[in-house]
Amino acid sequence: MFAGKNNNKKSKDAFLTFLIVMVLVVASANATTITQTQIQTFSGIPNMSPVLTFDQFDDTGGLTLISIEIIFGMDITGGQISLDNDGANSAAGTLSLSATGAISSSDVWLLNASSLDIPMDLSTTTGTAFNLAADNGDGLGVYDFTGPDGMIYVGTATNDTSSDFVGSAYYDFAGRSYIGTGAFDITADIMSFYAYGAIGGIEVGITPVSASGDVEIIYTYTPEPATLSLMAFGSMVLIRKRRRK
Ligand SMILES: [Ca+2]
Ligand SMILES: [Ca+2]
Repeated sequence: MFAGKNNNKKSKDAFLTFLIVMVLVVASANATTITQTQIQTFSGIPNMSPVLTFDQFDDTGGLTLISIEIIFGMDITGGQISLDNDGANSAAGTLSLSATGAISSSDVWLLNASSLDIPMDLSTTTGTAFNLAADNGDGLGVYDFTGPDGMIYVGTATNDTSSDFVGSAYYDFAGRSYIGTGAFDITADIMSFYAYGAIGGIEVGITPVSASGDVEIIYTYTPEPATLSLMAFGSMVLIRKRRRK
């Protein structure tokens, strides 16, 4: 173990004293954590792409960021699909009103610890089955949504939400950072869709859904530096005594 080992066969008497003094000073991390929540909301008629602005986490004073949670939620309400079968045969199928939501950013990384996109895309759908009689005489060009060859469906409220945590490797990475005294943008892309099956001879009236929702950013941090200092002092005294004959 010691490089200074004496290989001189005439020096048989070696006295080694090995002394290590180690002083450990460990200040345990403060168990208290603080959360800072920002919520930015949006509402409107899709398709739309609201840009939501958030403050970066200001770590001035040595605050230690523990986690960044992102919560994305969306509600859709209203919307209407009106059908009028003008075909000679009855028509059955399923209609739906739906919306999807996704978020993106060129300012920060929306990636979790597994480097997967966060949050997962949102999707909400409302709808019903329908069975319309053959045209009762209004014919093409006349929108008669009364039965038995027509119907009006009003969408019901639905919602979807998703959340995840940003991977710590992405807090401040490759020129994008959650940390600082500035701001960053997240864009929510909200799209709406409708469907009533691939049935010919049906006249359709559409009122799009309304969408509202929010993106929430939650920083969790320790209020003071989590101090973990390790001081080690080692002292080694090697005394080698050589006796010559
Ligand atoms: Ca009709
Ligand atoms: Ca018609």
